[in-house]
Amino acid sequence: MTTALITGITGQDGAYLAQFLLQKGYQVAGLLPQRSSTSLWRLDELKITDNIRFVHGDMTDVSSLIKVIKENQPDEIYNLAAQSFVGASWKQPILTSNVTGLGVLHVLEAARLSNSQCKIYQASSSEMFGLVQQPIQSEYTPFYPRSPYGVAKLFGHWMTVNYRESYGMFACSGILFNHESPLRSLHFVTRKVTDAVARIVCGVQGSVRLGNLEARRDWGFAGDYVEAMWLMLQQEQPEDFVIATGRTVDVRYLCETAFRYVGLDYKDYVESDPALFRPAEVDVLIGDASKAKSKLGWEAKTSFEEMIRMMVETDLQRVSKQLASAKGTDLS
Ligand code: NDP
Ligand code: GDR
Repeated sequence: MTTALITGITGQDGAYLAQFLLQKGYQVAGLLPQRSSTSLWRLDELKITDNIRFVHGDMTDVSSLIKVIKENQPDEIYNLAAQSFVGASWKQPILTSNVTGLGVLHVLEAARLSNSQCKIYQASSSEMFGLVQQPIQSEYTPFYPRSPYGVAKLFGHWMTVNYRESYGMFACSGILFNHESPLRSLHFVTRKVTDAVARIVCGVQGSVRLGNLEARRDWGFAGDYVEAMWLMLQQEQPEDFVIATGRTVDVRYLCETAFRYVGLDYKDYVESDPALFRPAEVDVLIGDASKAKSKLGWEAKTSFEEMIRMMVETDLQRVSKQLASAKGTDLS
């Protein structure tokens, strides 16, 4: 049986990837950092918590990673763990660099020092393009990160390339553009908006304050994107791939779409607050995933509108359930 080790198993992508690999018959080990309490809500929602072998370790502690690799002998490592919120990376640049940047080197070194022959997937990001140097970004576009997070990701990206070239390791970097889902954390703008829509409809929130409404992103569905991670590790040769939809829309259109779904006009509920603007913004991202299409046979399946509908519906169910249980109503 093929064994995969997923770092970041409790995050959005970790949960969808674990579900995907379990369906393929993999044994899945998930790295859990030591926390006073661990949140398994995503794995619980997908009903896969009991199918995962949890192993303890932290991205900032290379000895724990060596131990985990030696004890579990994974065939594939999906390195998804990160401090992944761009906004927080200005407030915690050193933590972000340690986890999101140096942490990647720890995984690569741990695999090398353990003499592991495993294949490694590194979760690189479109944030590395930052102040974009080409109107549409592909594997050949020069990088110009705009946040401590983007800089840390770039370090991890080049280390992955370097370990592949220096030691012949099967290490791939997936340069993924934004991808969202009902399992997205509330920090991120899509889920912040769909959660607000649900709360406004249920009468527990009046409005929502956002930052820059003009920022444009190439937003896809996380459930589609985890398949691309797996496909990269099934290739004959390790290579890097851009994964994107090829369509860009702005935060304003996100609001319009989410509020329209419940018959409301976003202009009545959304405020743009300059205090929520970032010190340096990534104005626009749009990816060219034609290499992934031709070599991996991968392309995005879910439209932006379908994904936002899915997120609004799930948040409406969640908020209604919370309200019902607060009132002591039995919904079952
Ligand atoms: P999440 O923020 O949802 O998940 C991050 C995961 O990393 C969590 O499981 C978290 O655990 C874990 N983690 C954080 N710090 C540590 C640590 N010190 N040691 C071990 N684990 C740690 O991210 P996503 O699932 O959205 O993204 C997955 C990866 O893909 C990330 O690397 C992200 O930067 C990258 N990426 C994401 C994109 C997206 O649009 N979603 C696009 C491009 C790249 P805990 O919750 O316990 O802190
Ligand atoms: P991003 O996602 O920074 O692209 O990183 P996020 O959803 O945080 O921001 C997208 C854009 O929306 C603007 N914005 C707001 N953002 C947030 N979070 N909250 C707001 O209130 C708000 N108002 C406007 C932002 O300024 C930005 O322009 C995500 C993460 O998943 C990274 O880990 C990943 O690498 C990249 O996507 C690709």
